[in-house]
Amino acid sequence: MKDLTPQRESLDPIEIASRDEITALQLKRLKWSLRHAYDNVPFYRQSFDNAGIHPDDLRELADLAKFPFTVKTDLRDNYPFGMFAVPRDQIARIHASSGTTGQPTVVGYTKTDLENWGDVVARSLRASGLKPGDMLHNAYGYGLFTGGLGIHLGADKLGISTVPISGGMTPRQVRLIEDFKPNGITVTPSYALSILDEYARQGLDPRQSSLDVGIFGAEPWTNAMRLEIEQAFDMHAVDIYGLSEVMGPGVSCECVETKDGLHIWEDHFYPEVINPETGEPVADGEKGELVFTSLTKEAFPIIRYRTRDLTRLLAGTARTMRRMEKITGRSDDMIILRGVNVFPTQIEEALMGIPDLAPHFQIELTKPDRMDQMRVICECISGDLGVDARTAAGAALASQIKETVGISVTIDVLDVGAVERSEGKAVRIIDKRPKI
Ligand code: DLL
Repeated sequence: MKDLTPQRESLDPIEIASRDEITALQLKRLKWSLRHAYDNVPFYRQSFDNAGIHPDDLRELADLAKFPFTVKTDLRDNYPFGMFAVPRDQIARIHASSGTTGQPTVVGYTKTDLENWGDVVARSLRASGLKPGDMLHNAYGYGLFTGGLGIHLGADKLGISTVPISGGMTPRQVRLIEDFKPNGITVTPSYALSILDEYARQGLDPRQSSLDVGIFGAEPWTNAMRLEIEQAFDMHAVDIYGLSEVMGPGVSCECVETKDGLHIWEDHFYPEVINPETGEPVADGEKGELVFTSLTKEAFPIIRYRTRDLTRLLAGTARTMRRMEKITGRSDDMIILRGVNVFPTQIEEALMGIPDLAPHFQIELTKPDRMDQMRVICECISGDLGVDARTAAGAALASQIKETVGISVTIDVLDVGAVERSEGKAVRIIDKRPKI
């Protein structure tokens, strides 16, 4: 793999500023953001008033903990534009996330917000090893989802030629990578695996492709998956994170030279990690739920938004800004199986260790006889695998899961191509348990 470390001179000075400079800027911006939300969004005025707190009560960053949280249902209750802090005619862009309940969460951006979003995505792409003049194959979905257009904004800012292919039509994805020879690809990790399958189907060697780096996010993925993708394509695989409510992709991103967690662009997004049960902030290094407050957003300020994503905050390394550890999963995706907490990433990790199994999987939950059961549906790596080898691979996975996660599961090893493929975010859990 090529050394893609960006030149230090090419970084934004704030990325490597002293902690004192960063916190001073955060405090100044946080005061503005709280005041802006309170003055312009009735929801925030009411929620601060109800909590008996006022923007002027923030004297230091730690005072933020006195302010109330914002949760997804608050955004739904104010559908569609009730959380906007500027008049409708100043909204330059609208995005929405579909969510699982059908009612979308709508977010808006002013022209300045789009500039700032472009800046943080450009910073993320540069941290991943791309530079002006490179070409990017952008296979995140274009549309209301923030992935496609968000990455596009940043690629424009960095001076990259973007191929706005969006998701889907997998044979064409491979053809354009082969014909156009991009340096980088932006795509969900699960869809990257579908593209990888298509390389095999077309009899092409992905290691010979022009790709030097893949920038993967929008869903949880493990370091084991990173190794798998890096080896398969002979390229770097870097993690990018974000969510529509806070901005979109580019809230944080790994640096290609370290790949040790995602640097949060703390000059725009203030992170906290809280104990999800008590709501109390935990110290850096301790695991909990990630909470974000926007520092510069005009159209859609967001104060102490509970992301449901589980991680921990770590000190900066390649940049002064703090890192978040790779996301373990969302608290909503946590399965409690006979008293044991399980995340799909733990199943992914175990699966990656079994050479005869492909990296595609789904988890099916059922409840016969009032006992929760988990079935892992996966597939064998090649059609040449005999019945005995398949059975052995399934047994190896079951015992690996028993050993590392502590639960007994049933494994189904299906034929090559039988597990549903993703073109965007993978659906990992099929919950067939009766609703109570
Ligand atoms: O997924 C934004 C995005 C697009 C990020 C492209 C990265 C790349 P939403 O559709 O609003 O926005 O979904 C946000 O996806 O709360 C996490 O649960 C999950 N997620 C996003 N990035 C990662 C990641 C986009 N790198 C939700 N690792 C978030 C794990 C991620 N989960």
